[in-house]
Amino acid sequence: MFNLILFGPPGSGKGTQSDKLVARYGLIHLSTGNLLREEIANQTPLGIEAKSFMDKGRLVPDAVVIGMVDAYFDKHKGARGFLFDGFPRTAAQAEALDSLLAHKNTSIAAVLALEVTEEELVKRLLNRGKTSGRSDDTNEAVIRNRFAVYMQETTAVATHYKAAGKFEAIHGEGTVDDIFEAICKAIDSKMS
Ligand code: B4P
Repeated sequence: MFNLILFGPPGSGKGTQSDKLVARYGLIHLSTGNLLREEIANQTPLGIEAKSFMDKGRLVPDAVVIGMVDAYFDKHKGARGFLFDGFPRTAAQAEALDSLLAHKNTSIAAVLALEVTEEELVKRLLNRGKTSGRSDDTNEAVIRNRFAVYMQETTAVATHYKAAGKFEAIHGEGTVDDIFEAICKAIDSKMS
């Protein structure tokens, strides 16, 4: 199996690039953001709980997210690999992922981190908010809170995978296609 984490702050292009990457490499796309939005759309108890956190720009509790990821693994038993998008977002989630993968006798091959300045991120998210209908993209204070949460809780994930020698930064500004090529180059060098 080849398992990849696409990492970066809110709006750095993880979702955009993931769609192209799964098409090229045949990996299963696991976006916790998409899974949570599906639960919200279906008005499940999990979705109703998650919405109250997401609307404030906060993270959904670890136990909820990890349980959801575990269930997703069970649905994709024959996968040749996973692309993790927006997960893990806390040190506890990173540890849970490592042990879920260890049970499958596999591990994370690489963590590719999209680097984008905060001003560019705010611009992209407010712009997406005009058409996405996402309540966490329309209010600048909520967007800034998402960055604060990223600094407080999610940078620990980078530290975790840097210590394991698996972390690589990718310049995340420029055209979607140029960034895609830079990511593919990094993946191809890990696969060979
Ligand atoms: P996510 O759904 O993961 O998404 P995101 O961080 O908002 O955006 P992403 O980086 O995927 O950006 P995109 O490609 O769309 O998270 C949403 C919320 O869910 C979190 O705040 C949290 O509350 C909750 N959540 C999710 N996972 C969780 C977890 N594991 N634990 C706890 N809570 C969790 O790009 C953004 C915009 O930029 C788009 O409009 C795109 O068109 C544009 N764009 C992309 N690339 C561009 C480029 N190169 N140039 C210009 N614009 C570009």
